[in-house]
Amino acid sequence: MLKGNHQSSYEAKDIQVLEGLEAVRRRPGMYVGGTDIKALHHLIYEVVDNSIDEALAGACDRIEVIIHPDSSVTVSDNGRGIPVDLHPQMKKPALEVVMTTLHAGGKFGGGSYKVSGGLHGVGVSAVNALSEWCQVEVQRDGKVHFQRYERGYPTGPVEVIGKAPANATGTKTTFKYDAEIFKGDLDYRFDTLTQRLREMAFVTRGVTIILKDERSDREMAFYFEGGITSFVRYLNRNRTVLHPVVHVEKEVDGITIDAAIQYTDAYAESVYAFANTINTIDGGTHLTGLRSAITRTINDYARRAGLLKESDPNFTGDDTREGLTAIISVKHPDPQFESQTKVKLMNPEVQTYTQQVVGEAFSTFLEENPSAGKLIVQKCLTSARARDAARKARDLVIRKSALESLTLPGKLADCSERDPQKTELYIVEGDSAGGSAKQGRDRHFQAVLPLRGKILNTERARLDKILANNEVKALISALGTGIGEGFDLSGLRYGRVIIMTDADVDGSHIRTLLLTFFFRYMAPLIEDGHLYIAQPPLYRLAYKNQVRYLYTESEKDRVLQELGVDGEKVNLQRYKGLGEMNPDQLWETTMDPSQRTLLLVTVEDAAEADRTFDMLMGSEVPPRKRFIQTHAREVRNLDI
Ligand code: 0RA
Repeated sequence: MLKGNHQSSYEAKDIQVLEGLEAVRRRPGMYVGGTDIKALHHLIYEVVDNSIDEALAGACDRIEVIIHPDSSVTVSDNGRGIPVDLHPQMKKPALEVVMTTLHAGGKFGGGSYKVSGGLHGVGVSAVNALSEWCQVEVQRDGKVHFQRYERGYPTGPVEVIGKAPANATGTKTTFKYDAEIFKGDLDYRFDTLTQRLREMAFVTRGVTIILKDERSDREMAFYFEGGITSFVRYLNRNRTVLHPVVHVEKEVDGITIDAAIQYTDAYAESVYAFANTINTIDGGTHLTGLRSAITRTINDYARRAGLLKESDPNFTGDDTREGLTAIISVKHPDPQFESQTKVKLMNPEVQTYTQQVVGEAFSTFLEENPSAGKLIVQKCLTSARARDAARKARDLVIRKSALESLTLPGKLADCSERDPQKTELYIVEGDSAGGSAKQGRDRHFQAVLPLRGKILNTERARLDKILANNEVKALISALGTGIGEGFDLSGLRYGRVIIMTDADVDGSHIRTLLLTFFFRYMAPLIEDGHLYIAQPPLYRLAYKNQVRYLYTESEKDRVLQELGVDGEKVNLQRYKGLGEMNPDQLWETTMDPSQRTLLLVTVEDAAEADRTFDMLMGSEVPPRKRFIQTHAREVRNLDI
């Protein structure tokens, strides 16, 4: 009787365990986030997380991941090994409990097992349940212990299968994902794993993580002496940095705060936040703490150092984020995440601690390195100015309303057609050329906006200043799309936007400026194929009673040769500017759709102009050049 009772309670626990594993198989989404390729990779991360926990406890410094040709995966570490002694309540070896009970992984072992990553907190048992088969080998107490499972169920007891080498301890898990669960043509991606394991190595200083892919014979090893300082150096490897990496690592109330900061001359922000080695892509309290510490510290410093005047407003968060590369990595014994997927850290105390620790370290750095401090503040000033100018330009963008025509710029000679599919806007340099274009155009579908050539000369400094220019404001209102983040192609009032400038140096400067402007503030206009450059002729050739227009030097040379030139008989006129053409000539040569040539501007053209613009303006080119080249190649090349 007694024995029977005993047995039934044992069985009840047993049933509980098995029901747990069945639940995982029935609803994998709840435990590993689905059954797609992402979830498949999560299986590996879940197992690796357990080894990372050993490393965080200081008990392991080597983790190896092997993808076998049959897509089974081995994860091994040189940690203490999962305990194999009898679990007092479950009356089974601890190893079996860990492998078959949900949530048993990290909680097991008590105080020494401080920080638990665990992607979904379900531990390796969920991976076991979702595996066609799984085998664990534990080296501990001089022995090698072994157990095998199929779809989560042990196929036999924990057995000793050999002797471990002297002092060797560790855990080796091999699993083959269950194709009944993960359906379709799925397989592990080396590059995806590389990325995640590299991150894990960065935020777990001192650990070596090795990835071997036996399917392709590729192998990678990650070890970063400098921890997240190395991470920041890695992220900035192709950028121009403004100062050495600022690093701080401190434990407050059992929570480790590890942060590294470095500014570059780039525009983008590269900030990554980790909680217990998990990349929290939605951020959370650690990220908020880091950001507010940085903004506050820079404002305080800039005021103290007299770099912000009393009348200047404080830098906003956005102002202090351009060019910022930073890592914040916290290790928390009891992390609270927003959801199962663990992409946002919620613990409120983490924000306070992070802000304190980072603020103190960054402030000390700025005080001790005034030249770095000055560069950083200057970078923020530039961002603030650009943001201000962009906002002003956005503010003057008209909405599509009954007032539309009233708010159009006075200089615009609009067309009568309202269907943007059919309309064209000529942006013309100079008032005199503007006059010819206005008279020569077909006013039914062609609008003309003259721009004065002074823009470039008077505002030689920065594009954000150029945005404040009245001519450019007129252009923005005429187009009706808004600019920058607020750009909306559906507001475009003209299907073709045509830049028409003189074929001289000033003309080419204006063209460069306009292309740069469109590239930076209205890129979709270019990408969608709305921006063109007009091709006015260079020469007018009158011969007997014929007139020909010649568009290039080589065309001129060829034609003169063909005619067997005799200076007496031909009248060759070189156009120095559009203003020299009368309205009829301008129509015939440059504006008449049946005769003209238009160059469609590609993103590459505009990017080239952007580079030229920076050269003209004398600011640094190389960093953006890289950006543009990368992006330009993604876009189709559509020269007409
Ligand atoms: C519980 C307690 C101890 C270690 C582990 C679990 C452990 C789990 C995994 C999972 C993969 N590798 C692992 N290594 C260790 C501590 C046992 C002790 O104090 O010796």
